[in-house]
Amino acid sequence: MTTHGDPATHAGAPAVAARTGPDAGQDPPADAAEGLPAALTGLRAAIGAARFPLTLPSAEPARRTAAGLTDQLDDYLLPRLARLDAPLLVVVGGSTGAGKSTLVNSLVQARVSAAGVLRPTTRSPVLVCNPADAAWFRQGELLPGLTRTTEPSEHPGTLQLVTAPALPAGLAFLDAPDIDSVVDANRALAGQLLAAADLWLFVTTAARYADAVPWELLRSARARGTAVAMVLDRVPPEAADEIAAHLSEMLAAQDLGAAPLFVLPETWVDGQGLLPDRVTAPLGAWFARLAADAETRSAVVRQTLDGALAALHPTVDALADAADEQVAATDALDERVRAAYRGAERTVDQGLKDGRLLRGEVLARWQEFVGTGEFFRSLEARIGRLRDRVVAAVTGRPAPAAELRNAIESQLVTLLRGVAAEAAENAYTGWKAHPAGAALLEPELAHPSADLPERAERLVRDWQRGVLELVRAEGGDRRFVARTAAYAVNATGLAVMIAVFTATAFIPTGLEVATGAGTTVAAQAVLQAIFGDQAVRNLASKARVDLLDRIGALLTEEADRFLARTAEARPAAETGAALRRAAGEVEKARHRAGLSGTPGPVLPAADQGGRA
Ligand SMILES: Nc1nc2c(ncn2[C@@H]2O[C@H](COP(=O)(O)OP(=O)(O)OP(=O)(O)O)[C@@H](O)[C@H]2O)c(=O)[nH]1
Ligand SMILES: [Mg+2]
Repeated sequence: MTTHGDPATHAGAPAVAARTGPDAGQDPPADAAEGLPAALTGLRAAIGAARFPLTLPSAEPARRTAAGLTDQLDDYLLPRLARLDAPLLVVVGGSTGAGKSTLVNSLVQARVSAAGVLRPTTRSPVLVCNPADAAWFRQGELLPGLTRTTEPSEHPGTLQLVTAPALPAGLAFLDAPDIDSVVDANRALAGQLLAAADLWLFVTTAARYADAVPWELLRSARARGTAVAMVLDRVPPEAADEIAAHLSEMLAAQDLGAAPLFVLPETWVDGQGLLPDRVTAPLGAWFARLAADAETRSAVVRQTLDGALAALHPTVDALADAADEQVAATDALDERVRAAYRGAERTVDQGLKDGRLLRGEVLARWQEFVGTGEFFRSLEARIGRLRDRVVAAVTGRPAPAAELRNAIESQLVTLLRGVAAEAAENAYTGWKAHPAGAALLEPELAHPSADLPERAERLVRDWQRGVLELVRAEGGDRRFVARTAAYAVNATGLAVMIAVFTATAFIPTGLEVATGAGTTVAAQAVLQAIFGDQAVRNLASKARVDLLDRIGALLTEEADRFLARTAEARPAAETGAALRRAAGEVEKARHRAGLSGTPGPVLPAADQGGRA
């Protein structure tokens, strides 16, 4: 086997690491890349802090992107930056059965990775390196999430390490699971491994080279400047020229024309499952030259690393957009809830203004309370006489007072239950129509809280008590209250409540007796008789504000059942900005570091019989 040259030439040579280290002539000053690890660590933290809890179309892709970026930072970017001189990692990727494992085995002249007829064969990655490089890969800086093993494993969370003296130092092969696997774990792992590659060796076959998935990956490799070499495997000799030409065209069309292409003819594997030397020789020789050329190897590492770093910015930008969308969606959902409950408050306010509460039971009880017909007939009487009559009407008649009070209470409670039910329904449908909202809903949110009736009753009773307090406080210095004592306070309070139920206009000119409006006049007249014009206005408006405040608080609690859900899900508003800032820092540090030299292909051409 002459593929890798004489191992003796490597035997005494210092590790590649030393030759491609920061001392090497073409490297930027040692401190040039200094800001990068810090910037990357900052970016990693910003990505780690980003949450995409709301069910939006962008959320799942964002979660995947965030996980992929975090993996790539940990698996590759941070360890690679810390050790620019570490061995070059060639990740061998491609469709299942393309012959990846067979190829790796053949290149290192040993059965390091099981090849087989069962698809997919390789489920956990196998890394082959020269014994001199084993320590670096074993220590687990690179791909730290994979547990190192020395035995073959079926588990995708492991990385089997194998040394092969036939493989020169400075270069390692990683045999990956298939990239378009039917096995999810394989596919995900293959993607993760490709993101940790200094060089992708794409293996495809005469039968599979036009498949979509590999081309998607190749395009993304191209987009971020990853070094790529292609192997077209198992090509029937008679069709070699035609297929190679077609693949070359496809590569050129994807702007990948510079990727070295090796065409390997279909052949028989030997008893060990290895390909004959003559088939692998051109590829082996190409890798041998790369292994021997520290400068080129370093350039490849830098190009891929710089490309991966440059690709961070747009990817993180998309992530930031998704984070902003999350915030905007929580705002939108909150607004739907607020609008529904604002509507409820408006209905209450309207109900208090338009006199619709002064109907039925309340009206009947009020009329009964003030003595119905007789009371209205006496409206023209002088204030003093009216006052006397009111006092007489209310004194010693506790039952109608209690009934009126109950009627007011149940009228208000009915109103509150109605508006709370309507608001819950509106908020519920508002969320249901939004993908993120629908995911946050629970069936009980379609209705007011179970204890709403109880709370509404308590609210009204508290308000009624508050009104009496108000009457007592406002009327405290008046002889009337002093003279007529507790019962008059009660009666006045009820009249104030009725006044709250009426329109704001105080002294209507025409007196429509025994109608709702007439009743209003009666309530106001009674109050005026007792307190005088301004005092009435003050009392009624204070009681009204108090009622609306209490109702507002109740409805806020109702709305909070929804809002608590968005509050829990809500990502920090500054997530997007923090991501953009962190990516900007990386970009600045990347420019300062000047990792990649002149743009353009850095890989040697496949000039040893590779391209057709
Ligand atoms: N005749 C012939 N058989 C080959 C060749 N290359 C690979 N094979 C056989 O094809 C089968 C699949 O090869 P593998 O090397 O396991 O393929 P793989 O790409 O690693 O497949 P996964 O691990 O499933 O992704 C094995 O039985 C190999 O022996 C070849 O060039 N000629
Ligand atoms: Mg395999």
